[in-house]
Amino acid sequence: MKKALITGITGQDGAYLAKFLLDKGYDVYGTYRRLSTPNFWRLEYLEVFDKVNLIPADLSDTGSIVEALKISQPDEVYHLAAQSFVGASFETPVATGDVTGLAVTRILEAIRQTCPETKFYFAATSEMFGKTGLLNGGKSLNEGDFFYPMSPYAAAKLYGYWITRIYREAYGIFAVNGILFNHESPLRGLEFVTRKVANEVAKISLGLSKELRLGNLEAKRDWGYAPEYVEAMWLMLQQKEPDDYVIATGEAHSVKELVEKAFGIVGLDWKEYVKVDRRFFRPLDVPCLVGDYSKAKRKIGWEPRTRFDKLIEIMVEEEVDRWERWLRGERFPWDAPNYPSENRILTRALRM
Ligand code: NAP
Ligand code: G4F
Repeated sequence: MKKALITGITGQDGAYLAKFLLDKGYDVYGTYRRLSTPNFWRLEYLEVFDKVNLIPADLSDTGSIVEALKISQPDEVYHLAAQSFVGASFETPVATGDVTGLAVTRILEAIRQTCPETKFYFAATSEMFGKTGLLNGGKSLNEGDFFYPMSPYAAAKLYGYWITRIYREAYGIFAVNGILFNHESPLRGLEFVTRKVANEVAKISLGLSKELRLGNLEAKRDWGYAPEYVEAMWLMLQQKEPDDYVIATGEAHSVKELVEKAFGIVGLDWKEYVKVDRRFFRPLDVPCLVGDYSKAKRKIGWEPRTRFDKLIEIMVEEEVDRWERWLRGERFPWDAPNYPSENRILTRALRM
């Protein structure tokens, strides 16, 4: 049985990837960090919490990363953990540089020293292209395009991208960069714009909220469906040679189109509810990102199936369903966070 270690298993992609790999027959390990409130709701939501092995680790703590590798002895490492919110990276640029950037070297160095045969996936991002998406006139971006990061987050990811290539070329580690464009789902964090919009639209439609406050409505993104993107991560590690791939839908839509579509699903006019609020603007914002996934299609046989309209429908309908259940007295897993009694947390004490 193959073994995989996922850093950031409690996040959107980590949870979907855990489910995907379990369905493929993998023994799945994941790192999580201690928070004041437990955060396993996505794993519970996908009904995989009691099927994965959880190892306490923090990206700023090299020893905990080494321990996670020793406990899991993985064939494949999927490094997804990061401070992943672009807006927050302007508030905490140094911490983001450490956790999102430098920590990639901590993991690669631990792999080099303890298990150099392990394959490594790095969650790189379309944000690394940044201003290039504007300078090239909005054309779709591929693996050969110029990187021009526009946030501390993007700069940290660009460091991670290059260190991944350096460990591949210097030490022969099977290390790949997945350059993923935005991918969304009902498991997205609430602060990201698609989930924020879907959640507020659902609440407004049920009389639970009155307005939706947003920042830059003109920004354009290439939004895909997260469960399809985790399959691409796995495919990249099944190839003969390590390489880097863009994963995207090839379509860009503005935040304005997103709100128009989302309010339309519940039969409302967005102009009556959306307020532009300076708080949600960033000191710099990437104006437009659209990806060219033709290399991934040609080489690893991946292509997107869920397009923008369907994605927004999935997200809004799921939020309406959640809030209707909430009104009937049901509670979501994240309303009652807990360490479920039957769990599979592997601490050092078990190895002593
Ligand atoms: P996410 O939902 O924000 O998940 C991030 C994960 O990282 C969470 O499990 C989080 O743990 C963990 N984490 C954060 N700081 C940590 C630390 N100091 N030590 C250990 N773990 C830490 O992000 P996502 O959307 O799943 O994205 C997965 C990865 O892909 C990220 O690296 C992101 O930057 C990258 N990416 C995402 C997209 C996208 O559109 N989703 C596109 C391109 C690249 P907690 O649950 O404890 O906070
Ligand atoms: O949903 P967002 O916060 O995602 P962003 O910044 O594109 O980053 C996401 O995708 C990246 C891949 O390209 C990942 F690497 C990254 O980890 C993350 O998953 O914002 C999308 C756009 C931005 O232009 C933002 O300025 O929406 C604009 N926006 C307008 N109003 C807003 C809001 N974004 C948020 N989060 N909240 C608003 O109120």
